[in-house]
Amino acid sequence: MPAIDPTSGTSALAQPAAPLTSANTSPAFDREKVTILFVLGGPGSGKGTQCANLVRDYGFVHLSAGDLLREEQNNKESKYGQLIADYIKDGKIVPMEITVKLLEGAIRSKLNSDGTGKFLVDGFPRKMDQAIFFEETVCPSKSTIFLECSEEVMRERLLNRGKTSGRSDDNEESIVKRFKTFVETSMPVVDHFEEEGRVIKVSAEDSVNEVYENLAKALAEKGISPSK
Ligand code: UP5
Ligand code: MG
Repeated sequence: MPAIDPTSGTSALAQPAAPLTSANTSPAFDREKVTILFVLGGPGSGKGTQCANLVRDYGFVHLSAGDLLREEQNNKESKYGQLIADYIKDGKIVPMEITVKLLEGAIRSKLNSDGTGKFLVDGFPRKMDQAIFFEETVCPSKSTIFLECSEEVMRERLLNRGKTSGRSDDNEESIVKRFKTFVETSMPVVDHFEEEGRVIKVSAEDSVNEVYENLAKALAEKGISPSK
């Protein structure tokens, strides 16, 4: 893998942001002003779908780490395009320096003029070191929404979506790899936040509307209510 220098080049990754080491640094954003909810769940559990509902009703800004990476992959000026494409097709986790820079830049660009903002960070953090690094250098999260779903249901949804999505990873071979990465690398992040009592867990097996009803109830229990 080439050495990563996210501060060079002409893509979004060239924006100045947090330093790349977490030692002796404070988060770039104030948790009193910026609310971050992580949204985790296996591939196809419905993260993007439920985030769209939350944007509509709760006034969150939705930032999908996967979407930001795919955008960067398609940016002809980015020197990470091929690297990102290879990692995504293989269901592997892109080096966090890239993803964290993209997320930080996106948060910065979507803040209100008074520096406040409410963000759903979808599909991130997928690895323990990413969770720690993001909370130390960007912003501590308020909670993590976890959409719990069986592989059987997720596989069916992804293969179905694959008929039209054009996503390089919506095929049987990549799906198997994505599931493996999720179980081995990303579930420990959910378990860690759960031990800290910071997880809002919702079953994601039922219809979109039923999942959303349960999610809204679980959020209400944590004092998070619709804005309109
Ligand atoms: N659908 C959704 N909910 C349904 C329901 N309740 N009932 C029936 N159908 C439902 O939904 C998937 C499909 O299911 C859709 O067709 C939807 O209509 C239907 P979606 O809402 O898109 O699910 P989501 O959980 O968002 O699935 P996604 O495929 O986006 O999850 P992944 O986590 O795999 O994908 P992501 O884009 O986050 O990441 C892709 C890759 O990017 C990773 O594998 C990795 O290589 C890389 N990546 C990183 O390296 N680092 C990161 O931080 C993030 C990503
Ligand atoms: Mg998604």
